[in-house]
Amino acid sequence: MQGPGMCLKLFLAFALLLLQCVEGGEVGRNHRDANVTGRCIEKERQALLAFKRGMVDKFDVLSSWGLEIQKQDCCRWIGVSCSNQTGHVLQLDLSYKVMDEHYYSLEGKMISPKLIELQYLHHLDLHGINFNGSQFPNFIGSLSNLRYLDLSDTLLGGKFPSQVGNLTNLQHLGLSFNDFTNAENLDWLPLLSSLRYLDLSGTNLSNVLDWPEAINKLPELTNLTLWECDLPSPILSPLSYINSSKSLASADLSFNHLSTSIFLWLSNYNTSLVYLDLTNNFLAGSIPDVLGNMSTLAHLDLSNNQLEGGDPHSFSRLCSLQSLDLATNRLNVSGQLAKFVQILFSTCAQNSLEILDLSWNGIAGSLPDLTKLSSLATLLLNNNKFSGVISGTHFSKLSKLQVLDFSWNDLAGSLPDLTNLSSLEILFLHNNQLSRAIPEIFGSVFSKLF
Ligand SMILES: *[C@@H]1O[C@H](CO)[C@@H](O)[C@H](O)[C@H]1NC(C)=O
Ligand SMILES: *[C@@H]1O[C@H](CO)[C@@H](O)[C@H](O)[C@H]1NC(C)=O
Ligand SMILES: *[C@@H]1O[C@H](CO)[C@@H](O)[C@H](O)[C@H]1NC(C)=O
Ligand SMILES: *[C@@H]1O[C@H](CO)[C@@H](O)[C@H](O)[C@H]1NC(C)=O
Ligand SMILES: *[C@@H]1O[C@H](CO)[C@@H](O)[C@H](O)[C@H]1NC(C)=O
Ligand SMILES: *[C@@H]1O[C@H](CO)[C@@H](O)[C@H](O)[C@H]1NC(C)=O
Ligand SMILES: *[C@@H]1O[C@H](CO)[C@@H](O)[C@H](O)[C@H]1NC(C)=O
Ligand SMILES: *[C@@H]1O[C@H](CO)[C@@H](O)[C@H](O)[C@H]1NC(C)=O
Ligand SMILES: *[C@@H]1O[C@H](CO)[C@@H](O)[C@H](O)[C@H]1NC(C)=O
Ligand SMILES: *[C@@H]1O[C@H](CO)[C@@H](O)[C@H](O)[C@H]1NC(C)=O
Ligand SMILES: CC(=O)N[C@H]1CO[C@H](CO)[C@@H](O)[C@@H]1O
Repeated sequence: MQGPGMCLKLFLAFALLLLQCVEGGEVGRNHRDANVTGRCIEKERQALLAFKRGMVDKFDVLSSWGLEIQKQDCCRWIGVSCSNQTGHVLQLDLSYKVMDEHYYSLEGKMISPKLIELQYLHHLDLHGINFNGSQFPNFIGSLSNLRYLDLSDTLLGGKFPSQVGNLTNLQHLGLSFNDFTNAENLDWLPLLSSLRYLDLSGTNLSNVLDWPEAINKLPELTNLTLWECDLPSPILSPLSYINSSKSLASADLSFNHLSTSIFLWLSNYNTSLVYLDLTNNFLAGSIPDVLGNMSTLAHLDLSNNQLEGGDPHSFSRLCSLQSLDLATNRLNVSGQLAKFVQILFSTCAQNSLEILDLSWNGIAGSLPDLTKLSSLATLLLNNNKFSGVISGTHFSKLSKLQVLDFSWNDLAGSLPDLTNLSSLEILFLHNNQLSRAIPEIFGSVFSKLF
């Protein structure tokens, strides 16, 4: 019968074709495999050379990048890494991290649009190269394989590049300190659902009232840096946070316009937050209770605000706290410092706290009892109004204390026996009313001073 015979023939022909294709592919790949270590892909080499032409390389940092026959393999050029399997350029890293040892001094006129040829690129780091106001290159939104993009401190200009929202594989995005115009919104941000690291410092976000919601929608985000962004304080609506992410470990929101409502937003992260920097904001009044539930917090910087203390219980559950900076606030106002310190130091933080800074607060009264802070290494109480004598009981057991600053207070009397402070390296006592010079008997300790 003709029908089935024809079918069989067709089938055989097709099978043969398939086989050839497979073999062909196989051979081709083997062939290329053997040679990719020796030579990069020509089209990508040309793209890199075009990129180099957009740079100002006064000190010949990119000397390994060239047309010469011995420089043919662009995979060996400084800052370039290729796939061992395919030879495609995967990584271009000209940040100071890589270039430092090569006398970093690269500048740029423009980021060449030819870079679009590097379609397999997943890591692009030009951190710190001065592009002197050159426009952010739009094509970067089309490098869809990018997982890591760092264009921080590049002085790129133009409109804020919201087209990075098209780079849906991004895990790391650094765009801090450029010359972009204000970001109008962060509507593009939730598209980056794999993002773990975000740094937009120095970008004016004063008009982006819903920035907290945009951040909440990033399920994998662990590191957030938004300092000097003119950030407005969150407007709290309980609904906004219902589906919030829970992953944030590190938040630097310093130098903004935040009020204490920020703490309520941050309580979304009360099981993940390890590092929190809110220095130089508009935090005023009491430290809210919610802070006390951030039991994973290890580093807390609230300096340069107008905080007046708070319910001492605010700190009662901070069992991992290692450093607490409350410098330059108004802890003198409420007059409950003694109670505050007492509670802080009678809770679990007493065993973990290594750095305590209460300087520049105008705090009056006698020195608090610090004996329980067994891990304390740095204690800064300078520029307050502490009065009375320094008693040995204030710190007789602080064997790990290395830095102690009591300067600019109203302390009187003589210095107690400090021989038990066996780790002490730096001691500031000046500008007090202390009656005697430092006794010689403590020579063993003071030989280490200054
Ligand atoms: C590629 O090969 C080099 C040298 O053999 C090796 O050091 C490097 O780790 C490999 N890279 C990848 C991504 O496998
Ligand atoms: C930066 O650009 C300005 C013009 O926008 C120009 O006058 C200046 O010379 C440039 N600086 C450098 C270092 O190229
Ligand atoms: C993504 O790219 C498309 C076309 O390339 C563009 O129209 C769109 O505006 C981009 N999206 C964002 C968020 O920039
Ligand atoms: C940020 O933008 C707002 C609104 O456009 C403006 O009032 C403010 O001065 C800007 N901040 C800085 C630091 O330029
Ligand atoms: C929270 O997420 C669920 C499931 O994705 C969705 O149905 C719900 O509408 C979301 N709620 C809010 C307030 O966004
Ligand atoms: C992210 O934050 C954590 C916790 O503070 C820190 O240990 C880590 O180094 C940060 N990662 C990056 C890439 O900055
Ligand atoms: C702190 O945590 C406790 C127990 O998990 C909870 O009952 C309390 O409501 C929390 N307080 C705040 C202010 O979130
Ligand atoms: C974390 O904060 C939420 C409110 O945002 C609260 O309901 C919860 O009890 C807190 N969890 C802990 C462990 O404190
Ligand atoms: C708190 O300290 C500030 C600055 O040292 C001072 O101006 C203020 O009068 C003090 N207030 C009280 C109540 O002691
Ligand atoms: C130093 O420590 C020892 C042992 O803990 C203690 O007996 C002694 O009183 C302490 N000396 C001073 C001056 O605090
Ligand atoms: C296996 C293979 O094709 N090797 C080739 C790699 O490239 C060199 C020239 O650069 C050829 O000589 C090899 O034959």
